[in-house]
Amino acid sequence: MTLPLRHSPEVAKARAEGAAIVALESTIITHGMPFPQNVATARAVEAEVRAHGAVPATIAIMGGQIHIGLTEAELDQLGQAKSVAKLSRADLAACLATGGIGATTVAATMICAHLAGIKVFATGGIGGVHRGAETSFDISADLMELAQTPVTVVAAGAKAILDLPKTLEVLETQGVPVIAFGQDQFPAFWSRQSGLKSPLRMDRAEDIAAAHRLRGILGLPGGQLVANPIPLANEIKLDVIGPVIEAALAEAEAQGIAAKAVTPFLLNRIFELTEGRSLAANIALVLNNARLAAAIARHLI
Ligand code: PSU
Ligand code: MN
Repeated sequence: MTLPLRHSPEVAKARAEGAAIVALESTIITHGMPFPQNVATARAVEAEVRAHGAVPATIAIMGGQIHIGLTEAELDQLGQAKSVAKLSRADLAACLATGGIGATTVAATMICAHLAGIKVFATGGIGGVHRGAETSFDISADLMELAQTPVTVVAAGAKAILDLPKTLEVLETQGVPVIAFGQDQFPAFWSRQSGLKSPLRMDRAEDIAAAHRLRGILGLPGGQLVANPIPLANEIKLDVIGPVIEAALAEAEAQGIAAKAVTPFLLNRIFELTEGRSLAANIALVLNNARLAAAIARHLI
């Protein structure tokens, strides 16, 4: 058996030319946003990566292959498909074995990006330690992946649907560098401030690239989390989004939502409760992350 890796024509060309490549995840498309905004956003993020001197590689599992880069038709298919599996480290191989269609989370996208030799990955938010984890044990596999797979992940921090202090504690325990970009605080996705100081701060893409390289030279496994605050113009402050999050969390608990279903349920309810404002912010921050990831990738060629 060989590695079931398939590059899109655009990514194959970029590899041949030694161009900068930025990986993009697909769970944000299938489980993070409603259709048709999901497909439109995925295309806009790809265009933003190109406009900033890198080539986008959206990653998904289709037909028993890891697709590194999707064609227009494949992206459409994924964005509209019903019952796409949400794949993390645990279920990636099973999906490939059975020929199913699967979207990759941050953890699975890191694994696939690394297999394809891609060092930088842009997304919206990472998974983390859920509130109530002391009883539910719900801690995203994204955190442990950051500890073992050498990919730099650019996200807008983590959503306040999570327990952010515990998320930072687990990242510290796992030896994951958490780098806020251009500010001291760890950003909270829709909000620039979380009230929590980021363990590290960097202000230049080249420094983030140099730190990525040095981890490799030092023989340290794992990647880096770059926490890039949402642009000021698109921010929803914590005092506005906070009560909405509380309402969504209460509904999830009342309905007994558990395991993999928790994050998609909360994202969808927050979208509905903010009448789409959360989605507009989400799109803006992903574009912002695509720009920074492209700049880091250009320094890592
Ligand atoms: N957080 C977001 N948006 C997302 C996700 C997380 O703000 O779309 C997705 C990502 O794909 C992430 C996954 O890797 O959810 C985490 O899911 P879980 O909490 O089940 O590990
Ligand atoms: Mn979980």
